[in-house]
Amino acid sequence: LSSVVSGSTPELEGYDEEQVRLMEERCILVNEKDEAYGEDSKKTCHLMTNINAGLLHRAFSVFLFRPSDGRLLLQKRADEKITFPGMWTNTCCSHPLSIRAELVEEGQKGVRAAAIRKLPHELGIPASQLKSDDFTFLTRIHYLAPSDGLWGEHEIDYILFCTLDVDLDINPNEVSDARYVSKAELEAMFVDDSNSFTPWFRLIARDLLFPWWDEMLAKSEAEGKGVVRAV
Ligand code: DMA
Ligand code: MN
Repeated sequence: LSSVVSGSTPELEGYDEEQVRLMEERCILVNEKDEAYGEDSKKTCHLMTNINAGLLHRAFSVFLFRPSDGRLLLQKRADEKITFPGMWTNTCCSHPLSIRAELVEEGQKGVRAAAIRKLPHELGIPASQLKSDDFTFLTRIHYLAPSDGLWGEHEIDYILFCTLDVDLDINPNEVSDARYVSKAELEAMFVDDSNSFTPWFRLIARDLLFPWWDEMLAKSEAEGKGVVRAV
């Protein structure tokens, strides 16, 4: 990785000041086996030149479901975001940082702590409504996706699901819209060309979310709850 580009470069000119500041966050560098070996800035980790040279970092994706009707909370990324602006995606995504609490791998404690830091930041969910054990860890996925040529993603992404009632107060610098959707409503959004979606959300929806959703609805029906029947 000797060709990794960092330091003072003009790539961040013209972007939102707060989003530029967040590019200084320290992400956790990992190999393809998710073994952490160092840290570098969020900016360095998301430049396609570095991604094409093999740079990979750790991330998480939260899928939050409403207990009363099983609907999933989606967010639309703010136009201020440097990567994948204006796209619909799952409840919350970000990176565990290279700090002691978020580096802990046992029981996925580090990514859980990062989720409890970012759900309040992006969606205004009070941290008091979130507990580490509320999140079910499904799996990790390795993926690479260019955003606009200059920027992109290359991550080992921890998938966390949770079913929880929360209060929302969205941060407009991060999120421009948020809505709870049923499986059928999401399927309708996917085929409507006026919506754009992040590549990781499309992938996870196909491979993990839709099968999991079917199972959850069937189980809830079998238990005779009857309420988790959103269509
Ligand atoms: C990065 O999300 C993480 C994944 C799984 C794509 P992001 O671009 O929303 O990160 P942040 O909210 O920290 O900008
Ligand atoms: Mn990333």
